[in-house]
Amino acid sequence: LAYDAEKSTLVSLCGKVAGHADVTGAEALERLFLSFPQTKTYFSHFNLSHGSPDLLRHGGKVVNALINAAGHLDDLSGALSALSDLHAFQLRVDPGNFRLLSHSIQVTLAAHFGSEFTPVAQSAWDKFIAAVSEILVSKYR
Ligand code: ZNH
Repeated sequence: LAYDAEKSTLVSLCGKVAGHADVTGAEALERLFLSFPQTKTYFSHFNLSHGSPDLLRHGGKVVNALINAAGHLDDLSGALSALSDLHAFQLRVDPGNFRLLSHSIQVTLAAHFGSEFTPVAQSAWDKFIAAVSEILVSKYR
């Protein structure tokens, strides 16, 4: 992230999302699956209906992983090492899908935080999730 302002807005918004990781993540996933139905293929074993326990559980995992990573901006690769192995060697998610999830997360944040999700905040999240995604796909062969 380029500016201190971006880092602080990212970390501050993470603090506000922390108590609602599951509902935030579930909404981002619901937006992902509705807008980009091809992404559902990875989750054929999930109940994808609105508010399902599967969506809440997985949404919580994804958002908490992002919050944890935001606490390790100086060592993102280290913080995401195990998750990177998982995505590269087991899940093998098409890298293009990471941008779609990033978009869905940003729309979710915009919907909930309104004017607080400023242009600087959005830019920070966009770069942050791009950096995380790059690490999660870095071990693909
Ligand atoms: Zn992923 C899983 C995160 C992207 C698909 N992931 C996962 C988990 C986490 C994550 C935390 C859990 C792990 C364990 O359990 O251990 N991801 C994440 C992040 C991101 C992602 C942070 C970005 C940023 N993924 C993604 C995408 C996709 C995916 C894009 C597609 C579309 N993942 C996935 C799957 C899984 C995961 C399929 C598994 C699920 C189950 O449970 O089965």
